[in-house]
Amino acid sequence: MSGDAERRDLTIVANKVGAGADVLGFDFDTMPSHQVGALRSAWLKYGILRFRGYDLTDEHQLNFLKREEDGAPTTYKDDEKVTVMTNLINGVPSGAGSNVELEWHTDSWFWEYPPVGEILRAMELPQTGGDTYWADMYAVYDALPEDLRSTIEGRLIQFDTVYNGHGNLRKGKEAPKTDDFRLWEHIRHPIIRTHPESGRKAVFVGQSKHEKNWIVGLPLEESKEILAKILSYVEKPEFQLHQKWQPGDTVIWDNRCTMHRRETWPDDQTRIMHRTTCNTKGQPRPFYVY
Ligand SMILES: O=C(O)CCC(=O)C(=O)O
Ligand SMILES: [Fe+2]
Repeated sequence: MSGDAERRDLTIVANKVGAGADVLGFDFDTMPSHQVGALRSAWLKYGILRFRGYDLTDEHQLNFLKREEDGAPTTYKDDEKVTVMTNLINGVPSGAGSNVELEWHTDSWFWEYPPVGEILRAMELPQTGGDTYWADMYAVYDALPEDLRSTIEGRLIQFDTVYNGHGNLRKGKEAPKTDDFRLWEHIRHPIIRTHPESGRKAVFVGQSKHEKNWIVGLPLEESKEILAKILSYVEKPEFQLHQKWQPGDTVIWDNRCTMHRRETWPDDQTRIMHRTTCNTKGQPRPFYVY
């Protein structure tokens, strides 16, 4: 670890203009229990934590996941690996990654057990673009007008599980026999979910541009209008962390109370990120408590 971070003990600095916080002085080499505990509290409070100015390795990133016994922010699965997200093909930058990530989303929203969190570390960055934005979905819930909130309170949102974000059939799925997507294979989750650890309520809408989302029981037009209105809150900068990546920056986010999206970057520039997914072991399905 470098300079300043080594001398200080753990300090959490909240983002002054929006969501999330910076973590200073976390000791990734020894990960002392008192720091891990404090970090976990900060993770639950802020949802998005950024580590800047640390010199981290893949081993640090993986060990961080392994501290389950200490109540580390995440749990660990035995086959956990660092996934390399790169746009290099045969060493040549080839396009700006997946378009799906350009939309606001909660990772794997259409799974029964969406992942608890993710860790992303910037390895190589383009000269421009490639910024990532996170939105605090607790703040969005708190900001919703009372009438809208009471319309959706206790309702389920339905996500199609047949097609992926590129419009291709997901593995093992067959093309639906009807145009009415409400009858397609789907998963339903509460549109307002109670966070299992903080007890706070967060809005859960899966993915922003997905026209196959439906607030179960509402007329389609009303459902669409409400989802668009919710998105207008997600898009407010005061609920966001705007991450202009610097090399080595590492962000860990709580996937239960946030959404995120990435910006594009020039096709011929390299962007490489190292990513680890926090397991759902022992976690309940998304639920809602009145
Ligand atoms: O590459 C990024 O900045 C974020 C991409 C993304 O959506 C993810 O890693 O889940
Ligand atoms: Fe994502």
